[in-house]
Amino acid sequence: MNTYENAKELYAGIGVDTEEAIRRLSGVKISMHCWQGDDVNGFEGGGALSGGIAATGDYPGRARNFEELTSDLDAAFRLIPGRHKVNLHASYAVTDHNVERNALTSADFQAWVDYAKDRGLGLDFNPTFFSHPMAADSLTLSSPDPVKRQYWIDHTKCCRRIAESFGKALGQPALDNIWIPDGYKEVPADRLGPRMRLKESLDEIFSEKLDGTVLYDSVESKVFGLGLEAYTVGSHEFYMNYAAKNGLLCLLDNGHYHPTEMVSDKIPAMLLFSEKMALHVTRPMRWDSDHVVRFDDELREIASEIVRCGALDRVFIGLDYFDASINRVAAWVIGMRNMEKALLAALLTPHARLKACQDAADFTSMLAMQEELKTYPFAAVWDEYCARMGVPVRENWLPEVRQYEKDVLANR
Ligand code: RNT
Ligand code: ZN
Repeated sequence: MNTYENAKELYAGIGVDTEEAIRRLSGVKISMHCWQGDDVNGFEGGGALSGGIAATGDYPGRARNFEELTSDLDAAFRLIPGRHKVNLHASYAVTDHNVERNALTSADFQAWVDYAKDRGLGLDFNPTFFSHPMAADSLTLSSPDPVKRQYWIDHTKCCRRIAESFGKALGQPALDNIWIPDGYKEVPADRLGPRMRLKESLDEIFSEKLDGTVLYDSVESKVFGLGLEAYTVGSHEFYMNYAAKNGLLCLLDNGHYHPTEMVSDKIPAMLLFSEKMALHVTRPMRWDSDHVVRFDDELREIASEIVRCGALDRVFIGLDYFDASINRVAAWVIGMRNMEKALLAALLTPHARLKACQDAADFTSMLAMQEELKTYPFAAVWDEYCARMGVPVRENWLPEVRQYEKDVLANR
């Protein structure tokens, strides 16, 4: 008997159907963030990354334009099982002239739509409120300057229309996520004012009704940013309330909370009150450092909550990290494969059984089983999944990245 058949039998013994797990996993789309490929530079040729976020490292071979970035995305997707989505930022418009961010249209992203269509990928979108002269003070939708505030309102409106056009063109919904850096380094004298202005900006933005069957809008909160340590306008409470009142999705980034606060625990609470929600899966180390996603306990817990809440079709899963210290294609592959591994592990868990232990106050069996499950032959199912999906099994993807590095990245 081969290792997969053996694993299948062992899992069947605890009421888990590995074939069903594989089938369900193959239908999950993860939004792969384009910005890992170029350290969040974008195509505008502007200055340094701003907005309180940072990519550190100077690994050679960063993508510098649409051709290079899509070539790198292709290289990564060849090694990642499944058909996914690409998550774009507005700063990745493909134009031969510099279009102001408050004047962007779907035409500026036609190249991306063609790219996605050609490969059967979906697209998600994000307005870009950083690395721009109008956001030099890290104040955008909450700016006290009416000219700047209007500029960013107009930008956000453009982006919603662009995301809607993605959804229509690709026949699958696009998520448009709003994250703004707005905040203050020093303890502010007025916490209410900026939040009032942000609320007014959002009200104006969402007064435009677009096609809710192809466009989903989310808002992403944060606790603090670099140089913005004292106060964040778009806090968790602000957006959770705003989203609930206005029928928007909350996007939870697991780097955006206090270190012992777990996004996994928030998922079921959010799902009780919203039909859909969104995630930025990342790995914060001591702060929102955006390290490459590892197959660690919290990732597994996040995946478990999505699966045991029966919410694979209610949660938009996107990755959000940017590590410039290692091969960027490998960074994508590692994070995407880990997200899928975590979902597979969750799909291979006898949740009903464990829940029954909990409800019967049999915490002994619950703990014993949870721990024994860790050494079940999960790897054999993962390998089988990769093989069936036509991507390299185990670490065999790495030589392909090395070859690509030699042939392509090294020549940049
Ligand atoms: C920043 C947010 C935001 C960005 C991307 C580039 O802390 O997480 O989502 O990382 O939009
Ligand atoms: Zn994020």
